[in-house]
Amino acid sequence: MPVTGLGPYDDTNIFARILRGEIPCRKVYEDAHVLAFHDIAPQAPVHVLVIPKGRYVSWADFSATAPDAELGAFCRAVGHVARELGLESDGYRLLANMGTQAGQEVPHFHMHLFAGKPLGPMIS
Ligand code: IU
Repeated sequence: MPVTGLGPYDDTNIFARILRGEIPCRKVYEDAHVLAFHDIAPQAPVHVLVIPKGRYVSWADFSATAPDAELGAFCRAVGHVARELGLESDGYRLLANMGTQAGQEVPHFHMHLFAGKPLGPMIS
């Protein structure tokens, strides 16, 4: 069920539970501000989710309210993950669903990283 991407933050959402270690994930990368892990239902040969550790419900929330240090750390981490996975030569796609019409399902901001095949048109 799509979510609005607007507050308040729900501490029971699945990514909050992953961050607390209550649910396992296939971790790709972690630092003080960011966690990256493989999507449980991959839509491409490589499908990684990169999430901030802070409590942000969506891109709208994260981009408007996160401190610069967290915004910077997040951007650096996304690039680092793509580089470490060897995705730069063939390319990759970043996507963040914000709110209902975009089909955001999990109310904790996340960036999708897709790669590993030609990805086709951007909007279906
Ligand atoms: P969306 O942008 O909110 O639609 O993406 C949510 C993603 O979270 C989606 O690709 C799911 O497959 C993924 N996911 C996950 O990796 N692990 C989970 O336990 C659940 C969803 I629930």
